[in-house]
Amino acid sequence: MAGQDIVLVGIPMEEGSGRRGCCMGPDAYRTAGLEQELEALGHTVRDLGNLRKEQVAPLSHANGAIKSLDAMAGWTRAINKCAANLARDPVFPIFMGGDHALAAGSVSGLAEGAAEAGRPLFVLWLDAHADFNTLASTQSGNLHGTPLAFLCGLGGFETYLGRPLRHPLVPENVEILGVRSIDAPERELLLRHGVGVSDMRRIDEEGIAAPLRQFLDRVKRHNGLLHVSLDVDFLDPGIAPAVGTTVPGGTTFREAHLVMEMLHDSGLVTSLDLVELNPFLDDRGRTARLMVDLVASLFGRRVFDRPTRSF
Ligand code: 6HN
Ligand code: MN
Ligand code: MN
Ligand code: MN
Repeated sequence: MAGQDIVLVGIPMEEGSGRRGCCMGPDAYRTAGLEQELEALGHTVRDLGNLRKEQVAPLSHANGAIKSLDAMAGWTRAINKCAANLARDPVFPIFMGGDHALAAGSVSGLAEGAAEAGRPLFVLWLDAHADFNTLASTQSGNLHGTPLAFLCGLGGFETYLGRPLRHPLVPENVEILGVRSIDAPERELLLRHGVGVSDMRRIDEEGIAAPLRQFLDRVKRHNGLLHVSLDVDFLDPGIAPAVGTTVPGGTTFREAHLVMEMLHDSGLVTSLDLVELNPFLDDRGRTARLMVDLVASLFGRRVFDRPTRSF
C-alpha cells in the first residue's frame, strides 16, 4: 500500500442519524489533519471538498416512523455517482461522513466499478450495529440503520436510487465486526441472508484477529476488492464519545489499531468510509483525532519498523 493516490470526499450528510451534528464530520477530519497525516506516510492526497445532495421530489412510505426519506434519496443518488466515477480511477477513495446512511451511496457506486472490473466486492462493516433494517422493519425511522440491508439487495428500497440496485453485495462477502446491538427484525434478516457477523462475544473469546484473519483470507482467495466502513461506535464510548449511538462494550484502542494494522498488512483494502463522527458531541477533538490515527494505521503507520534481515 505504499504511495497510494488517495482522494478525500466530504459528505456532510446527517439526515440518516435523526440528530444534528454529523454534517461537521468532514471538517473535523480536515481540522484533525487527516490529509497531512496521510501525506507524511508517503501518500498523495487530493481533497475534493464536500458533496451536495441531489434535489428529489417529496417521497413517502407506509412506515410512518421513517425520517428524511427525500434527503436519503438525494444523498444516495449523488454519492452513488461520485463513488462509481472514483471506482473507475486508480485511486483510493475515503468518504468522510456524515452519518452511516452515506454507505448506501458509496458502496453501491463502488460495486458498479467492481463489477466493471470483474472482481467481487467484499465489505468489512466495523460497527456496534448491523445497520440491517429495511424500510418496513425500522422502528426508529433513522435511515442510518438501513444501508447494509439495501446494499445486500433486500427489497423495498427502490426510492433510494430511484432505480433498482444494479450490483447487490453477496451477503457472505460482508463481515460485520464488533457488533453488540442488533434489533429483533435485523437478527432474523441477517440469519436468513447469511451475512457474516462477528459480535463482541466472539471477539472477547477469540480475540479480534481471528475473525478478521478468516475474512481477509476469503477476500484474498477470491481476488476481491475490499471496502471498509468504519462507524465511530465500533469503538468503545470511553475512547470515542463523539457519536450519537454509543453502545457500551466496544473495541479498545489497541483492538481497533490492530484491525487497521492487519488491514494495512493485507494490502487488500481499496476504499474506506469514515462515518457517524458527531463533532458536536466530541471532547476537545479526541474522537476525530483517534479516527485520524486509525486511518494512519490503515495506511502504514506502525510502532516499530524492524528492518528485514536474515540471520
Ligand atoms: N448506525 N438499529 C438501530 C436503528 O435505529 O435502526 C440503530 C442504528 C444505528 C445506525 O449506528 O450507523
Ligand atoms: Mn496536500
Ligand atoms: Mn453504522
Ligand atoms: Mn453504529
